[in-house]
Amino acid sequence: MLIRHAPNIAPSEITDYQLYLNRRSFLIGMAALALTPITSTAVAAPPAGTPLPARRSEQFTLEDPLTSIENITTYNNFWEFGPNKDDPARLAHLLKPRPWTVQIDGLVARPRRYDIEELLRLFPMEERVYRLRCVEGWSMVIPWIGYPLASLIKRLEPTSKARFVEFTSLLDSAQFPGQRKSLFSVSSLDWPYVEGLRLDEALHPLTLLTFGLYGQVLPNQDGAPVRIVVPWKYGFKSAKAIVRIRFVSEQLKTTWEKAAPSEYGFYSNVNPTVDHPRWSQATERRIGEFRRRKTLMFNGYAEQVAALYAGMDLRRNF
Ligand SMILES: Nc1nc2c(c(=O)[nH]1)N[C@H]1C(S)=C(S)[C@@H](COP(=O)(O)O)O[C@H]1N2
Ligand SMILES: [Mo]
Repeated sequence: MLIRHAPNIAPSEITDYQLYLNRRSFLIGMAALALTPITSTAVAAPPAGTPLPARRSEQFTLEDPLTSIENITTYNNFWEFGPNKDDPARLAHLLKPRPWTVQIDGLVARPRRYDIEELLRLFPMEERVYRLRCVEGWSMVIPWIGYPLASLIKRLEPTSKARFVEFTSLLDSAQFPGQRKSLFSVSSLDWPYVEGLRLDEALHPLTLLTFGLYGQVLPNQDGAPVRIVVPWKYGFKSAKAIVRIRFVSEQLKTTWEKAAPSEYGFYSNVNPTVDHPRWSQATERRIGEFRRRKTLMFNGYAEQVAALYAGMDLRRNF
């Protein structure tokens, strides 16, 4: 499944994909510029669409046609902006992805706060094409840009007691209207948004600390300035707009588990054989297509990740 990069482009995608390729050649020229040192006062957010140079991964790619950037940036789940698919695109301008820091703490030898500019430059950026499958039954194919979370974790040196990693998204109702308390809205989620992985999942080479997509910095609605992407799990595990990464010894309660424990478990691996209590997970609709596809075990990444769950009952550990 992860072979050469030979995208199989649907006619409807051609314009988008060609624009993207043209932009890529521009990016290569921009790579030199990106190395220009930044000054400490440079805290303005990069404008939407700012190129983010990256080397295309040969290993982590797919033959599936890419979902259009239009769909990737207008059909989103980002409950901090609101519950509807178009709320994030409509309200994304309210999020200020600079200045931004990510606090790293808990059971690590080197706890510290990283400025986003430093975090961006710690390791070389890679472009990887991954499927993202939402628990709601739709999926996309996205060329993400980032580096393995494992690279960062190894540098931080978790202690032997660290067994889980907690990700916390920004809490700020000025930037996130969905976090405002309203008499009229049923309280949506318990803020801030918290997600978690087992340490071995966080260290898996597929788990990507993500700063961009389609050759550019992350659009705000997709989780600027930094998010996680865990492609074999339902989309909600991939927390956006991360401000804290904490290493802990016990399995934590995630936002979705708190909201509906019988529907959203800690693991949330994509699994066509274990239905959501209210709907089947056997098929999915690729955004931009009409037919439904069969959902693949671990979202198509079984070869790489099944060993993480050897001996576990995935019906109980959903
Ligand atoms: N902070 C935060 N992260 C989040 C969410 C959210 O509401 N808040 N939604 C999740 C869900 S349900 C999905 S499917 C993916 C969607 O990512 P995308 O909009 O970039 O496709 O983001 C996930 N990360
Ligand atoms: Mo989702």
